[in-house]
Amino acid sequence: MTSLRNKIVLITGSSSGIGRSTAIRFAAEGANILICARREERLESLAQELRTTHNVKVHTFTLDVRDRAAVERSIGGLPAEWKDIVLLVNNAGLSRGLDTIQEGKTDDWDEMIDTNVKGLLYVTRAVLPGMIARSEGHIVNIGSVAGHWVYPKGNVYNASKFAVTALNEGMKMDLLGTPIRVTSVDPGLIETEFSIVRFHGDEERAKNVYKGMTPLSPDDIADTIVWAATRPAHVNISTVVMMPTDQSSPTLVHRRTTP
Ligand code: NDP
Ligand code: 8X3
Repeated sequence: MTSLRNKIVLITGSSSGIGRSTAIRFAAEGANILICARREERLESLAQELRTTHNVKVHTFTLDVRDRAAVERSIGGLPAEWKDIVLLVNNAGLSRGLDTIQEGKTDDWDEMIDTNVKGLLYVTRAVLPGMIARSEGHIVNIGSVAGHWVYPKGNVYNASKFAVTALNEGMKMDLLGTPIRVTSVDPGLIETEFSIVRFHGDEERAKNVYKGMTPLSPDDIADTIVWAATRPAHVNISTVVMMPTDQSSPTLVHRRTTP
């Protein structure tokens, strides 16, 4: 088993949902946690919770992963005791809108591609050389079932998550011959703030996404990430596709009530 005790774990998008749960789970494993996102207050309150509950070190910094210069500055400028990142969870991401291509909002497209694809690349580029130099590291990319199956009106979000699937595979190839591991965790429906963000704050519409079915929880995903990260060093979990029992593809969901 690989132990993360006293190791440094960086989780992007840790102010909510999967990222927040993952920070809590790794703190419970005794890891020291680097958390970042755009909402500073949330990071500070999570940091406090991790320190008091798990007695680990936590360092927070605000970061918009779309801002390449800020990514380089923040990660390059980490205090010396926080530089040796052993596990990077590329989690920051979002969907905006559910529209046909012909009606799609180009600002939504930019935001998804800039965050889910370019942001993931910028952070990876800033962290990976250090892992290679130290011969120790693991990158976990949060993809989606949307990166395996296209669904109607998913278009650009699907494309961004298909890109994550491709990048995950490409990273593993490029890192062959190094001890660095690469994993993608690709879930279906999870109840987080994801749908509220997708529908630009329409909470009623967001609630309907999970109506009459039992979605995954962010803790389910965090458990899987911890499991992948704690396999023995010679084991690389490539891809985990996981869905609620009530879901068998992005478009096939069993509901006990009609939404
Ligand atoms: P949440 O909306 O709950 O969390 C998203 C996180 O990403 C927040 O912490 C947010 O922080 C952060 N984030 C968004 N944009 C940026 C940015 N530009 N820079 C830095 N951080 C950013 O959703 P989830 O936890 O569900 O989403 C996490 C990941 O899981 C995403 O990649 C998503 O695509 C993926 N996913 C989600 C599924 C679901 O059904 N929920 C299913 C499959 C995959 P802040 O706003 O403070 O910056
Ligand atoms: C989120 C899951 O099905 O809404 O990636 O695309 S889905």
